[in-house]
Amino acid sequence: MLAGRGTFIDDLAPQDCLHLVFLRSPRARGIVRQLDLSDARAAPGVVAAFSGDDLGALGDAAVNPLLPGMRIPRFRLLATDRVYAVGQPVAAIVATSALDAVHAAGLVKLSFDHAPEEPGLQEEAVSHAWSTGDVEGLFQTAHRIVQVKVQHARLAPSAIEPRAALGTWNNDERLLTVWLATQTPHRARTDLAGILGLDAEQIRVIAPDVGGAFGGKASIYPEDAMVAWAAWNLRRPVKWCSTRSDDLAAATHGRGGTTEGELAVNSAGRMIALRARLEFPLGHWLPFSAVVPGRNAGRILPGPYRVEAVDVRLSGKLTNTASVGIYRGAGRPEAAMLMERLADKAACALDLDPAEFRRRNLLAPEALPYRTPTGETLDSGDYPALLAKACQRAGYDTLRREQRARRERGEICGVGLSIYTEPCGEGWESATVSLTVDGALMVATGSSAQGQGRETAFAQIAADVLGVPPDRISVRHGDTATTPAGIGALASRSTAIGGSAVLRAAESLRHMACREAAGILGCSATGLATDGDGLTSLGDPNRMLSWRELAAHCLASDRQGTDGHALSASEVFRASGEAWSSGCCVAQVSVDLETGVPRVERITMVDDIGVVVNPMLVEGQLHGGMAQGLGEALMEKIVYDTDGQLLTGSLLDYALPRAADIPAVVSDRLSTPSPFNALGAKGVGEAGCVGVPAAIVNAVVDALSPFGITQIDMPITGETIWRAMRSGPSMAEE
Ligand code: SMO
Repeated sequence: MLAGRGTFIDDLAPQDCLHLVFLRSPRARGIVRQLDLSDARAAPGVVAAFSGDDLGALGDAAVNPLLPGMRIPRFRLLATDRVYAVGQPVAAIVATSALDAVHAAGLVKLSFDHAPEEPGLQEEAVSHAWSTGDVEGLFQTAHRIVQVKVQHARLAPSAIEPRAALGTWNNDERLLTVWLATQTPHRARTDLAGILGLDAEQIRVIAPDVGGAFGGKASIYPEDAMVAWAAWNLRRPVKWCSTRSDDLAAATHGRGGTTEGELAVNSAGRMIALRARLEFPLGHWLPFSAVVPGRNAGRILPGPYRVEAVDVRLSGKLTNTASVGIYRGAGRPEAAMLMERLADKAACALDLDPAEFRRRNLLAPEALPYRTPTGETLDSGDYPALLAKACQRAGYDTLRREQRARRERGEICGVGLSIYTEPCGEGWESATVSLTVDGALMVATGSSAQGQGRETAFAQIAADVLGVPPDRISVRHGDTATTPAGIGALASRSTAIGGSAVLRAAESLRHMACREAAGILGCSATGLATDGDGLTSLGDPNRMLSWRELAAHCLASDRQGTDGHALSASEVFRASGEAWSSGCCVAQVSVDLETGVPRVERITMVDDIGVVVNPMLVEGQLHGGMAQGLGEALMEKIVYDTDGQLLTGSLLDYALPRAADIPAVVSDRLSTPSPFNALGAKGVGEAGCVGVPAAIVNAVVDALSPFGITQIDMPITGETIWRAMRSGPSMAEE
């Protein structure tokens, strides 16, 4: 329900708050000849204007060193002598109103050297290889070899709320408070401390209501740090709210990779070896999870299939563009796309139905836990059952029969399958569950929330343990001063890992509460039941203590827990391995013969996300992910021209799916609990967008197969299809 009662950063208005606006680079590369801020500084309302040279020496933000040998460029709040991308912040103007700051930014004199063409960034910053088995030898003996090349469009994460930050410096407390639209408040605090040269204790980061993120708010940005620096240096509140256009230019993008794969199959229709080349653009600076998309794409291969020999190579190069980071799926859709396109091509080469070819090659459930040829461990799953259930729910055999009949009537229609595996939920997360002094129950999580309904799910988990109704439990998150240190919300980890921490902390609190109550009531701790009213002796229902009485007792006996609560239990949960979600998706599409416009008639998704905590939230996540997967397949593309100018600078040029674009959806579950976390949960936040693009692309290629078309790049617009239908058989053939 849209009630207008949220508090986002733009809703915060501290007294005498200043507004910061960035002047951004109009060029993708160049040497700065002149940057003159004097007119801007003299403009009405302007309090200060900063260039990169005004900031002095600053530290770097952390980049997750997930792969060896990464080369990490400096983290610059503002450009200094060179610019590296359109949209890069060059100057920061601080004024008493945002409008004055915008006006003053227009008075900055910025010019560039007419130097001989700058070569631009092209350095390889990331490279890695995963290699197992005699790939070359197996390719020599192959019955058939198929290949595909997929160009993934760059995508903009496009949360409803653009990025925003507000900094305030409290001189008495020597405390810098930064409100930040972020997925990772604790990491933001560490990063800000490192960049500004402050102690972490001097910084408090608060993520108030955050209007979506999708990976785009997982890392600290130069703009965030600039706002914090300005508030700290000016000793005044400073706020910055990005615009949609600024975010399209300078927030992190997702996808954008080029993947090439070759699959060798034997005469029994079994996959025997895989080669893959993955090239991922990185942009001009590296956010914390810069290598995650490429690394995920590589390590996930060969997905749910048994392929014993693989040779996968990843290369990530710096580019004169916005930085590329994680975006819902983060390498998982790319891995699924490569395998599922290869599977369809192989099925075609063998003259097998795509479902039958997959059936022959999926890992059997008895094989799990399974050590993959890229060194990962698949925890649990039943891929053949997923395929069977999705085919049954979609009426796959009927669809194939109907397709033949429709084709005879002159219709262009296709059916596409995809099966995905998705790593999600590893590492640690924290939670504290407390009985407050007035008898209320509270969860504080190191994870965070951006509109997923996390408060509801976490309250449910604690409520289940404590035997109380979920609405009796309040959930705190997103404030480094009032929550235990944690990682945050990303990589579909929050319920599996953060929820497991809540579960364990709630169990500890229940244990503590029972022990205290047992002493008071004179019974054994194990002989107590807990519910919304309090704790009751199982043997004698008259022996009863309300939560409030227990809290009062703890306070009186001076036994209170941390943070001034009556009782508190804190837990850090560490997963013993990674959870792997999986799923199967069937897409039905038709194409208008005259215009080429594709229509997704129906999507059937069966997902294995382990143990489900809240079915309604799960359904919402899957539908939202599906919509973004559909946007990826059919509509979305960030476009730079050959000079690095951004051609998709607003939502007039960058197409997002709207309600009318969303097809009928059949969504079902098949659960195999993860053995690696306390809940048995797996990730669902990204699941919806991992398998959907591949199923849609496979369905479109299937629809267009009578035209000899065997490959089509995303986004598959009406124009793409219209041109493909008219140019005939695909050029790139095996
Ligand atoms: S793309 Mo997610 O926030 O790991």
